[in-house]
Amino acid sequence: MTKKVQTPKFGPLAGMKVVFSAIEIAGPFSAQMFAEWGAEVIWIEHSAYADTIRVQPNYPELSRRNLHALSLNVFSDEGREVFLKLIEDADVFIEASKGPAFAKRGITDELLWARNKKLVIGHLSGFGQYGTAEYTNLAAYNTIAQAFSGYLMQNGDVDQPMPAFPYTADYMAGFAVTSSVLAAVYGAEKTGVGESIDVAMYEVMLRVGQYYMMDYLNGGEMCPRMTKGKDPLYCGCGLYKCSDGYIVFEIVGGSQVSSMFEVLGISDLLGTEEIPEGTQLIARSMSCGEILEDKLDAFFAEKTIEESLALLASYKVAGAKVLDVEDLQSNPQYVARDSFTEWETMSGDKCKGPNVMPKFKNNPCKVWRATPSYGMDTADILSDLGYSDEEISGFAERKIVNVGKKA
Ligand code: CCQ
Repeated sequence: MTKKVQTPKFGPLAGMKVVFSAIEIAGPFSAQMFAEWGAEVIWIEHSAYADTIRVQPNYPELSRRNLHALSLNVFSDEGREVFLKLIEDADVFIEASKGPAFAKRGITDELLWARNKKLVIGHLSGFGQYGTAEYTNLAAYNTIAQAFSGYLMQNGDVDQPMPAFPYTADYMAGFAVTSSVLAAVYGAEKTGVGESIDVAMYEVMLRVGQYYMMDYLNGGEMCPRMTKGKDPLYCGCGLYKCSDGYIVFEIVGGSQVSSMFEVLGISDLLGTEEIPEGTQLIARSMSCGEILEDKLDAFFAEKTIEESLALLASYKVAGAKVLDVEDLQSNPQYVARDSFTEWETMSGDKCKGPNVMPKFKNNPCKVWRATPSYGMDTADILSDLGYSDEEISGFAERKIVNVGKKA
């Protein structure tokens, strides 16, 4: 019998089935990558209330495209059986909750593997599936993961720590789930045995904030936060003000350092014992650090962005204008690569947002479906699992599922 839930065949993950239960940004961002790379992805929302993302404007149209929407009470007796049937032929199940929420309610990894030995399970939580009672079951959002990981304390300006926005920890956690799940799928394909992955958001952010803490952990000092957008460790790296706006650049590499010293008229500072010819990075602690920074500030303050970028490019110094969103849309690189795209929402409106990323040459990806409305695919998904119309209506009456309207 033809399945009612149809996903077109495209992308590197064509034929893969992913089921996920998660709200907001982090878990769904991971699941959406699978959907944009061609997997069939089923998004489970609670049957009593929708994902909190749905009350937010615009973003849901981007973040839930290519998905199929099922609304199901997973933890009811009947709902659990529906859920277990759903994962029987799935490759991946991803869930994001306050610690081991599924296991606490009896949906253990072992129960899932009893139904599907090869299943790869991705658990995402703020603090992990195990640890101390004090932390493991706590709720977590972006800022909590940034604060608990030491990442937040390192960000912001020298005078005040600040979380990195918008919602950086959520996206980093999503990437960690996707990459670790795909690693486990590779293993499961080879061995026939699934995997359970414990992604704690704070541990993801611990790795994202790892650079400076290595000095502290290994007998050095903790690096201070930035001053005015400049790298706290290295000169000539960070934000600089031109006569008509901001640019960034990074003077890294022997030829780049010597060229820029020449341009600034301070070549005599090179070739010393402290800063020999061929020095690749100028640390702030070097004696020439302050002179270099003052020279750079003064030099670029008198140049336009265009002049500055042309000069930097001529010396192979990496640099860029600090673009605003209006700039992005008309930027020729964005246009040439279709970095933005448009699609039609379920209500027939046009929506614009970032395109699928990255670009797969042999298996191109696409946006093939708008964000489904709440419970929109419930009836089709249950029908494909073998439930009759009467059974589905019964589930709906008992509030095990919510059967949304088709667009
Ligand atoms: O941080 C993020 C976005 C933010 C942006 N913004 C500022 C705009 C909000 O930056 S995204 C990252 C979110 N965090 C995580 O993914 C980490 C792991 N998850 C959590 O810590 C919690 O899930 C979270 C996100 C804090 C939400 O907690 P919540 O408000 O308690 O909602 P819930 O997890 O969806 O679940 C509510 C209850 C749970 O039962 P319990 O309260 O008894 O523990 C849950 O188990 C249950 O409902 N439940 C279901 C169900 N889905 C959830 C289902 N389908 N069927 C039956 N029960």
